[in-house]
Parts: sequence; C-alpha cells; structure tokens
Amino acid sequence: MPFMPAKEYKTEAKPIWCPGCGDFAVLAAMYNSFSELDIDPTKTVIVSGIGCSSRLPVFIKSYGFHTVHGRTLPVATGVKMANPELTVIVTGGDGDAFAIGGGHIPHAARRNVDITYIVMDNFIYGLTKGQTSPTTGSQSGLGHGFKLTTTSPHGQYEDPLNPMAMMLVYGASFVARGYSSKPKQLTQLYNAAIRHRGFSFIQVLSPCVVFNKTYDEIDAAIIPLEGQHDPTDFKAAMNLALDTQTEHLGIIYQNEKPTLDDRIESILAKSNPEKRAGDLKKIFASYK
Ligand SMILES: Cc1ncc(C[n+]2csc(CCOP(=O)(O)OP(=O)(O)O)c2C)c(N)n1
Ligand code: SF4
Ligand SMILES: [Mg+2]
Repeated sequence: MPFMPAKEYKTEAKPIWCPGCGDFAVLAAMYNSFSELDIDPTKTVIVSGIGCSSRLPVFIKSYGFHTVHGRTLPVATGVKMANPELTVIVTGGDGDAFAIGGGHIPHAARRNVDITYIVMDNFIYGLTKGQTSPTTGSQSGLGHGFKLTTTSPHGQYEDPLNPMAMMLVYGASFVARGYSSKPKQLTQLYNAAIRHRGFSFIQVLSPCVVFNKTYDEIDAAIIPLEGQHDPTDFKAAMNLALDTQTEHLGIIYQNEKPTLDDRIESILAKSNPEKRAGDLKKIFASYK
C-alpha cells in the first residue's frame, strides 16, 4: 500500500456525534496515527461494542466489526488468533468496557493478546441518555457521591472503578491515558500502543457534552507525564494510577512479555504433531 495521508482514512459516512463531543478528536487522532504508522486498511480490523463511542469503526477505512454491547474483547481475541498478521484495534465506551464487558478485561490482559484497546471514557452512558457508568464520579475535582445523572438524581451512591489500577493488576503490558483535547499527544499514544507487542490499553478522557460536560474539571486535573516517570516501573505506575486527584496523561506502564500468539506457538512447538487432534493453523486458515 502506498502512504496514505490522514484524510484518506475517512470513509464516506459522516460522524453523527453531537457538536463538541470528545469522540470527534479521538477519531481525528486515529486518522493521524494510521497515516503516521502507514497502516494498511486491508490488514486492519477495528472491533467495537455498542454506544456513541462504539460507532467509530464506521468512520475509518479498515475492516470493522460493530459487535454487541460489552463483547468486543472476545471477538477481537478471536480475530487476532485467526489471523495474527492483522492489526486489531478495539474501541468502545466506559459502560461497554467496565460494566457489561468488565468480565472480559482481566482475561484479555493476562493473556497479553496483541491488540490495542481504546476506551473513550465520558464517565456516563451517552447513547442511552445519561445513566451512571462504573466510572461516574471518578474524574478529579468532582469526587464520587456528588454526581447527578438520570439514574442518580440524588447523587452517585456507588464507588467508581479505577480503570488504570485495574489494568495494571490484571497484567496489561501497556497502560496509558490520553485526553480528547490533547489530540497531538493522543496520536503519539496510539502510535506507541499500536507498535507495542501485547495488550495495550488507553483510557481516553472524552467528554459527553450533553449528559456530562466535564472539560473544565478535566482541564484542571490533568498533568502530562514528561520525562520524570519510568514506565517500566510497575510500582511507580501503580502510584500514579492510585492518585485519583490527578489525571496523569501519557504512558503510565509499558513492559514486554510473551503475547498470546507467542504462547500458542511455544505450545505447538512442544506438542507431538502426530497426536494433535488438528492443526490449529489449518483450522484457523479455513475460516479466512
Ligand atoms: C445487551 C445490551 N444491554 C444494554 C444495551 C443498552 N445500551 C446501549 S449503549 C449502552 C451504554 C453506552 O455507554 P458507553 O459504553 O459508556 O458508551 P457511550 O455511549 O457513553 O459512548 C447501553 C446500556 C444494549 N445495547 N445491549
Ligand atoms: S450523547 Fe454525548 S457521547 Fe453521545 S454523541 Fe452526544 S456528546 Fe457524544
Ligand atoms: Mg460512556
């Protein structure tokens, strides 16, 4: 494939997000990243769930799979296992990821599936009109217990999850945070995450202007990680993740370890071909 400028990755479908929604910038940064990495759309699959954010694959040239709510990671794992040559990217919202889809995250992370998981976190269910999500109230400056949503008119009464800390303890080998209002840094984070071999997670703070407009609170809470943090230091990464007063932006953790493909290859190398029920590669190839 010849080099494609960022605008060439746009499809004919125009995003129907509300004006001011953070998701526009999340998408724009992805066009730039694809262009900078010279991504071949014919060898790329973007898998999404259900939500405003999960519409993203429709707007970018690649194969796309708009799955069902919360089931992105099993589908993406299957895609990657069937064809390890593909670049596999997963996009979705905080509800899709941490509520209905929450049970899949530890397993994709600990298996170190070589995919990039971008969660567009607006701390709310946007598509279904503003119910609480597992991250409602987690953004700095608001604190939990004070956030009013359509399902919590007297304030949020549940403690929010901490996605960064979760990803670290689950064993994700790349954990980063970006912000839709910092598109240049977001592009760099995508580049690093897509290049990383293994399970890469990026939490993108991407406000919903209709049900949870938090640009001011996020602007007041962000601090870029510039040089002073060693992303290979797990304990330092965990300290940053546990600092719920600050939204640290950048790569919080990155380490190399065998991917799921590597692990399967090493099992195949040890097994006796005569005794195998079937050749995995041939079985997967039959589905291509
Ligand atoms: C199995 C199932 N349960 C519930 C829904 C309704 N539903 C659609 S999107 C959504 C939540 C969306 O929130 P989030 O994932 O944060 O995405 P956002 O719209 O905020 O980008 C829900 C509950 C559904 N489509 N399918
Ligand atoms: S409802 Fe919120 S999340 Fe959905 S498109 Fe509008 S601003 Fe974005
Ligand atoms: Mg959401």
